[in-house]
Amino acid sequence: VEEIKKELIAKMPTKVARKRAKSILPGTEMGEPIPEIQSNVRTIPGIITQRGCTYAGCKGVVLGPSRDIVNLTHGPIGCGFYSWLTRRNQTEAGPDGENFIPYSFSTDMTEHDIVFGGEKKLRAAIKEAYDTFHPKAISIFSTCPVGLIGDDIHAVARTMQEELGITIFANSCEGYKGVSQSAGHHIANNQIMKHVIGTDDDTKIEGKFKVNMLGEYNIGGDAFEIERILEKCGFTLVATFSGNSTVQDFRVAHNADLNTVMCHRSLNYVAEMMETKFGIPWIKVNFIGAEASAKSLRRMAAYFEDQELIDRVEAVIAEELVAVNKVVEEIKPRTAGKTAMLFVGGSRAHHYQELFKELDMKILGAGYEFAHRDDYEGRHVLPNIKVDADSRNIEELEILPDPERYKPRKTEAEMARLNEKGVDFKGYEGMIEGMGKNAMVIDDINHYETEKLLEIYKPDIFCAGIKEKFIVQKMGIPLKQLHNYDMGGPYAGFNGAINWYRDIDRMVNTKVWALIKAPWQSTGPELEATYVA
Ligand code: CFM
Ligand code: HCA
Repeated sequence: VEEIKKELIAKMPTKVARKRAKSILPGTEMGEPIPEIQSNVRTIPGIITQRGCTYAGCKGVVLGPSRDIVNLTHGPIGCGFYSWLTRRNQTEAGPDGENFIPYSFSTDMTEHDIVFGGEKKLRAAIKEAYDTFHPKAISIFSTCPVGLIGDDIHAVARTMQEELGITIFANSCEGYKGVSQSAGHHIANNQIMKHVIGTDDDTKIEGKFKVNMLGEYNIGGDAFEIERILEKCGFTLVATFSGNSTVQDFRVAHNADLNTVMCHRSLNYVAEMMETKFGIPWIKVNFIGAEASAKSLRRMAAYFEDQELIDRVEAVIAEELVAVNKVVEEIKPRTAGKTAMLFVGGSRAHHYQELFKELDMKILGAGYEFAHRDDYEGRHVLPNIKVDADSRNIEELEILPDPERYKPRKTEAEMARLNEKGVDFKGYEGMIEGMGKNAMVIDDINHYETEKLLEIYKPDIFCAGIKEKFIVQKMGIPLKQLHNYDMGGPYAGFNGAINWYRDIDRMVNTKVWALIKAPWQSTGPELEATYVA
């Protein structure tokens, strides 16, 4: 790994190489000390990163998947257009038929608004959306120019909320506000905490084992499969943040007795704030991978300490694994020993390693685009993370126990006892541990490094996003999009695992990539020439 790392940075200017070196390191064996990785810092200007912007993280990622909030982009039309349905988060319209996901709401800011201010246009857009759809809530998202000209979107939200009598809140998530989409997650977490979560105390939520699912966005129908499994086990899912969700789900989410966290990076803030404010503990779960799903269900059942639930969960796991094992045994002989690399987002580059391992495939390297050190090294490093000016730029809400509604779900002693039984509260071990010292870990990988890695490792499959897809495939290597799953999915849960095994089998065993040659790689006479001085 050290040799390859040298090769990766060899052609970079000294200062750039020195900085990139801190974001590239080998994985570790289980139990070994984990070295510090540089992450959540600015991308070096001029480098082609795969990251997105703060607006993308706030509007596109966290709030976008909620179906009955009108998510209104205040900005030039491109921002709304490029965040329109590209993430493949699915939903089903509820009994009221409301589903705004297919729409793209934008104020369509132009030069005129930049010069004279855009608040008037924003007010008009809110009014128009209200008159047309009568939504329960409207959420406003600012884009880069809004921050530059200083439109007060929060004041507009307040006055329009008074005028229209529905929930209206705003997110100052200008694209440049943070170093990546990660800042946008934090901003969205803050605003849903302030304006939506726990705003309905009148609706009673029935159910013995009430849970929320945090950081699950129903890409390719993942949340549908998780909902199916939870229901079969006997859990009551109060709210998912935010796949297949409604604003009403968020309002009553404080009724849950356990918060489960799928994507730690994007929703850990709400998990922490809900624990402080309402006394709801949280655990990390992972429904990517059949084994991981089973483990997560067992932990959730253990938390409730109810024998009937524990037995039912075991029965569901046993039943579901029959089909899973049948497919895995059929496919494994064809995938065993094949190699994969995953560079994506802030959680999937870790979660999807489980599914590859179930196929007996080897991970040569992995990395996140925008995760923080805790997602790599584990949450125990949190107290040691330096807070730089870029992170300080994002508001840190001061949350206190709610005077009326704070109700610790477990006593300290119960929590400690459960902890010993493997219910690891607030625990996330991160990606690096157990990846093995022969694997590369790279944060915010850039285009140049990606090409280099492909030349050196020639993996059987590369997992990333749309920006990488066709470049990688032109190099003769199949690319699986781990953001939108290409046209596939769900990949979560047990049925999802089966879908994954079949898709990956097809991708790593097809001969098509070895058959294609670019015209200049073939020896056709028309393109062959020798330079003669
Ligand atoms: Fe969490 Fe996500 Fe991801 Fe993410 Fe994203 Fe995404 Fe992703 Mo694309 S919330 S960190 S900001 S799991 S949109 S659903 S696929 S980069 S790995
Ligand atoms: C985002 C969204 C994205 C982009 C995917 C990609 C997604 O970061 O704004 O680069 O292919 O999942 O849609 O992560």
